[in-house]
Amino acid sequence: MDRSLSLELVRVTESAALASASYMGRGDKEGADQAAVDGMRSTFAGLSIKGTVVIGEGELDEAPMLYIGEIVGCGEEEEMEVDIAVDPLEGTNLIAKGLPNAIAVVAMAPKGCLLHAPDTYMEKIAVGPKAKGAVNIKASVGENLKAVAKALDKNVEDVTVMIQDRERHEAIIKEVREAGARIKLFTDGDVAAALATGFEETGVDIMMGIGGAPEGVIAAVALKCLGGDMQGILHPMSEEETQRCRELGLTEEDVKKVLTLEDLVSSDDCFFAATGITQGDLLKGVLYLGNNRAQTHSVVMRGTTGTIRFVEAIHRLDKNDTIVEMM
Ligand code: VTB
Ligand code: MG
Ligand code: MG
Repeated sequence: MDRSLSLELVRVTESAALASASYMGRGDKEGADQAAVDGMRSTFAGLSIKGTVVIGEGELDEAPMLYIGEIVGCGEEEEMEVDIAVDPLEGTNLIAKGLPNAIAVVAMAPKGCLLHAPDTYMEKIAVGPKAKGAVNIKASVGENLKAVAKALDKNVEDVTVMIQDRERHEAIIKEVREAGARIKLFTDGDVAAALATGFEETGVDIMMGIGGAPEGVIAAVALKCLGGDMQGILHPMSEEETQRCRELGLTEEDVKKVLTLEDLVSSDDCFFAATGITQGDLLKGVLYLGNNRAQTHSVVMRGTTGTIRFVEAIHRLDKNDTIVEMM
């Protein structure tokens, strides 16, 4: 894939972030989500790709835009075919309440290289580059913490784990506490949590727990680009969800097995972009500077070269066609 696409992709997440940021704290997660979807989709239209949404807002009958199977971009040639995974507003509750770590996110890979994850749960464990190869989702929490501490040359007491604050995580929270490691509980947004493990300055070393499977694939692309590591196990919650896995081409074995980073994203030639909406561990949120200007903070990465770029942009809200239309 053309390397200049990475800068194109940032525009896509910037648009989604700018469109939804004004909803902060309004308690309207549907409105914020719709704005993010509209913003993202309108910018996709100008991209020179022929993208198929494989992870999106839902099935066609439940999501009119950025649904699974939708073709995005203005590319028409076969060489431009790529698979796209999106979450225009990852953390709708976060924006509704003005809590940290709401992001707009996009991942891209060559056709057929992203796991077609259904809308179900996935158990996940994610770490940054230094701890690559040190985690095993089947091992105990204590064993993983020890191995990660060793890889990072830290004491277990100095390891920080991000875990989503849910009842289903009671047992792992207990085990992390017994092992003596530190915990940052978060209410929503495990893509941002997984992303944070890739950057030492966030102070986050591991993300573990059960969250959305689509979010798992998106996070995996980030970790692939970063040189980090991730494993997942799908957790369909009903016969219907298991059936959906089958329809997406997953075998019984795929549903049970440990999905490695390679299983989640099978090519190095992938791209990841995220823009902060509310201020977060890695990314600042959208800042309104006054005088019709807004500032965004994004990260964009490319797997082939492993280049990581932080893009800080100042947008003239009165001059930008896409944004003006959205307002
Ligand atoms: C998960 C997580 C997401 O929503 O999908 C979560 O991966 C839903 O979990 O990051 P619950 O069913 O327990 O609410 C997010 O937190 C936000 O989309
Ligand atoms: Mg979403
Ligand atoms: Mg989400």
